Amino acid sequence: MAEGSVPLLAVVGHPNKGKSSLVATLAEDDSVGIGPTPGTTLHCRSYPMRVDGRLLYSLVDTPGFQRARQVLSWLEERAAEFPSTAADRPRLVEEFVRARGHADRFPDECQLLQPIVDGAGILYVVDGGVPYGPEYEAEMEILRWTGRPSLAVINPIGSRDYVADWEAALGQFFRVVRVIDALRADHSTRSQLLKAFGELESGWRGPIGEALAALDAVRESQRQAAAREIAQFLAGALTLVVERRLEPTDDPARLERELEAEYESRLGQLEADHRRAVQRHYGHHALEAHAAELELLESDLFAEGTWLRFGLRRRDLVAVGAVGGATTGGVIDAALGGASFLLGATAGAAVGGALGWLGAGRLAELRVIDQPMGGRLARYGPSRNANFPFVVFGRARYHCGLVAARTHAMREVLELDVDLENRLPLSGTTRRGLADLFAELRRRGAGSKRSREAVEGLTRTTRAILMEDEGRLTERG
Ligand SMILES: Nc1nc2c(ncn2[C@@H]2O[C@H](COP(=O)(O)OP(=O)(O)OP(=O)(O)O)[C@@H](O)[C@H]2O)c(=O)[nH]1
Ligand SMILES: [Mg+2]
Repeated sequence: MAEGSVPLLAVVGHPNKGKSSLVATLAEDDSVGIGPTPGTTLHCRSYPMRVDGRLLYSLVDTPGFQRARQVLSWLEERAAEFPSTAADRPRLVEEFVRARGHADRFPDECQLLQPIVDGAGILYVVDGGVPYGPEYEAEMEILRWTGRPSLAVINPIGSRDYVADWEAALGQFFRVVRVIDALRADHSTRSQLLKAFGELESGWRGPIGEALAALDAVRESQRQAAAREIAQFLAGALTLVVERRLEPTDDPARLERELEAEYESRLGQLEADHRRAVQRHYGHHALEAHAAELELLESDLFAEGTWLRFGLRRRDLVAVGAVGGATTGGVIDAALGGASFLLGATAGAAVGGALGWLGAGRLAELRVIDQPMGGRLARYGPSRNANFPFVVFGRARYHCGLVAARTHAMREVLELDVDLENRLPLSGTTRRGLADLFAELRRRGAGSKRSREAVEGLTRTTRAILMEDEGRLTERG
């Protein structure tokens, strides 16, 4: 198909009504310029949707109308100069755009009308949070004069107070009127809008249908890629160790503190890296998420709210601990040939009672390893805490769910703090499946064939969980 004949949609309207926001959300592109002051978009910019290099449709972001009344007056005066009919109106609009000096006198209108004159469909955006007023009528009248197929979107900024008034007014100018929150529209709302766009002109349904199928395929590959990032992150976190040669002069307490701090920082890095990778897979290149805070991770391990949020109950964790073969407290790991080191009164005594299953109140523990060539090695990790993989996995799942739900028009920092409104259930079967996979990842050294298989298995399980999570999570505010 020639690029000139693909469906083209110009998003137009008053300044500062969320035109660019809607473009960012529909095009899933976080590079679209959005701003709080009117006049953010000064020039038209196209956002092509390509699949396998083939252009399926294009959205055009445009500047807002500035002098709609004058433009309409010009058109009306011109029409009165000779006997004209409604059929002449599109030509008059074209004449307006081309007229000498108009690019300087009416830069915004010339910019925004150009793609329409060139054959684009019209998507007119208004704000359902402010009252309807006659000043919009000149804009809608000009759009009608273009003769191009059109639809209208009411974007409720701040409130929905005037949505009904707008529906009544827009209904007189547009055949299709939709209410869509540009900042929060989910995948299916966006698909429905594109579908309506495909109905505007014969010949557009085919490419838009293809684009819709392609968008679903993109969604699936994002899910798959994110699931793999999470599985690889879990493999890294569960086998994470930090080591240092033990010198005779080392102060054991200090050494433990230092290794623990290094372990936590490496874990924080792994978490931050996987989050950035997940964000990139969903096209959120500039998204800032509140930094991974390991203090939060540690408190997560012990906070009842966390287990609830991640679909776990206390008794599940006990069961999981048993299934996963996790140890509690300072059990010597004979396989490592090490001796438990520095497990003073605190680790054993702080626990007990109802929280006994939590294990020592830390992420991992320190061991001393005798090396075959002589010398000794102090090793911190890997974590044997029964809840650790569930909390790490729950955090990754929560983050991914929010990223997948986020539109590309949202520019605020992503808040990842605990929000009990957003509970993520896990069925008993899934929970046991995860426990087995976590145990397998712990057992196998990184890079072995079995560990790669465990990562594959965890990727599959995670993908299914992420798919179920879609639509379940919302950001606050
Ligand atoms: N709360 C809320 N804010 C929105 C919504 N849509 C847009 N905004 C905000 O409104 C402001 C204007 O949004 P833009 O998308 O830049 O509006 P525009 O129509 O392209 O504006 P111009 O390019 O200046 O004509 C930005 O601060 C957006 O974050 C919405 O649905 N809800
Ligand atoms: Mg804009």
